[in-house]
Amino acid sequence: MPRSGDDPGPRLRVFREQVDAALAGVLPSPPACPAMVAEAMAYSLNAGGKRLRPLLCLASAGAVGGEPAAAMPAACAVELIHTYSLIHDDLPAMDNDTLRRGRPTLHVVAGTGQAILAGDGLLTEAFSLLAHATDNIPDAAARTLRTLGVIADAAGARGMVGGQAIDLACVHRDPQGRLGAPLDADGLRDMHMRKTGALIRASAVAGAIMSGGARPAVAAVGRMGNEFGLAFQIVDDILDAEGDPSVLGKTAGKDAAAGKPTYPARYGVDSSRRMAAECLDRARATLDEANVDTVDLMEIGRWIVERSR
Ligand code: GRG
Repeated sequence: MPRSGDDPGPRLRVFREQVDAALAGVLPSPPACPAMVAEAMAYSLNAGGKRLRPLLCLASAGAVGGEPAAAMPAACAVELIHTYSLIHDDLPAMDNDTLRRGRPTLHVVAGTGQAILAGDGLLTEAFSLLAHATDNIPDAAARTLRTLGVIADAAGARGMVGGQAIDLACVHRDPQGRLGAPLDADGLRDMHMRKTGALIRASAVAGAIMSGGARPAVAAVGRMGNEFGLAFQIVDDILDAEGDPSVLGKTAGKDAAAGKPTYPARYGVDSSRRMAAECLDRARATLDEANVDTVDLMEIGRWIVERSR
């Protein structure tokens, strides 16, 4: 029977179970932290996300010949950062959304202040988790430090924060109600690569570094991560334009309503789908060239473009 677009396949489902088990143990709880922030962080982290970034991290670790388990701290860290970004993105001051992962958004249930703090807590916890991953494993220190740098660059102003800033600027209206200058094609790609692509790329690179991948293999995984990141956001744009909110677990049609620049708006849905598929072709070529195992990674690529949520 053909596999559904939302099924990452049996090998990756095993990784997902391992990630969920690891994530269940990473957040602080009372008395280490107040119950309200612990509950708020757990509410969003355990809301049924796809775990795409941690799976990519573990699969990349295996694909470069390393041990996926060595990458588990990084896999958890990227999911904490991703969850923080969704909480903050949904805030009234940003995308102002009330539905995420099929549930009311955190600021709706806990208030805006607690939601900001839960996001801050998740972001900080990600780096704490990585820093402590070297405890008692002296050999892991250099790899972990390199990984910390890769993830920090992707999450911060060079990456996701910068992309979100561009995204907000695109829909900001001046006091006369006028939008700023529209993005050109390069500007649109740049926003997508930063906002979504950077953390996806970093997830893959982090896995390859943590498991001891050789530099050429790590570089190839980084190039693949760029392609996967762009493909992911192109498909996200298409799902926002065409997706079913009851399947997506979030509001659809918001991009067009806000006048956001997107791939379907610029190129149309069919061309956008073709461009996402071309990203996968380039990703496979770069992995093949570097002799990186493509089985799990290209399964993730397929999932990225065929998903319905
Ligand atoms: C607030 C600094 C800051 C950044 C926010 C990632 C982001 C930047 C905003 C999220 C808005 C959004 C819907 C972007 C599209 C791509 C994206 C990250 C979708 C959600 O990721 P999935 O589909 O979510 O992997 P799940 O819930 O499955 O983990």
